[in-house]
Amino acid sequence: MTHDKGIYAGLLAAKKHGEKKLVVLFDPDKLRLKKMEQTLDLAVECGVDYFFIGGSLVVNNMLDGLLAQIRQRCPVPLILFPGNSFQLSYRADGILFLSLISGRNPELLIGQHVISAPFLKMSPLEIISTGYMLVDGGVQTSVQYMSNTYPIPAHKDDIAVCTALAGELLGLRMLYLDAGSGAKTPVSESMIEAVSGAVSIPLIVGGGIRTPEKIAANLRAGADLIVVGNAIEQDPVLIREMAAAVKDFQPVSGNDRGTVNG
Ligand code: 1GP
Repeated sequence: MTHDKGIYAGLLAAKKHGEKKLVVLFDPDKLRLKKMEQTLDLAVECGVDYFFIGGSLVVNNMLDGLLAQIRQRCPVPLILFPGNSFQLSYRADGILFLSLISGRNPELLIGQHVISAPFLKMSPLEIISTGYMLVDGGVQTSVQYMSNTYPIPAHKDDIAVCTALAGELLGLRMLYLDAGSGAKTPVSESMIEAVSGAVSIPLIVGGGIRTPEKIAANLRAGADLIVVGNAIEQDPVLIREMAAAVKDFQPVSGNDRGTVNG
């Protein structure tokens, strides 16, 4: 049985051609129906590439219902971004099988994976193993508290690089540099540049990203996928300028890196 299907193949091809992706994160605990419908419609209109679904808690037992609701209204691929092994559902298209490699909590490095492996092995989900790296975002985030781990200090690019290299050498297929939802300070361009220069697998960056300018700067630094949650949840119309910032980042022919036009 193989889980190597369309999503990851698409991400590898995009990386090869210097194409960047915009991801909108839905936290099932925070959704208000009216804003969600507006967000879904705008996401389709603006060409958002993926939805990540998940959160540190997910207290409302609405995961299946939420996935069905989104699926009914729009065709954007749904990727689970689970905070724990309870946040699983066959209704998504794929799952980030996250190992929290910035931390030293064995439960989040391997323990939860052992619990969820039989379910995932039988599931139709595309499983994408991902090294999750929590970076200090200037405020204690839910993920930091819930995971009981220390984040990588914001200015320790060298630690981030060594962690990313270890993740790639262990065979993880993507890396996620995350300052945590609602971070005061997003991951720095310097850390993104250092990590993206050291590894060849796709690099996801998120946490505290609120402006198209920061998106453009992260893409220039080498991020492949940008994740935005809070900012869009508060003002869904932001999707327009954020998607435009990603679209403006065109690949330069013959070069894997893109550039911001205009
Ligand atoms: C959190 O990277 C995501 O895991 C998104 O963060 O909600 O701050 O955009 P925000």
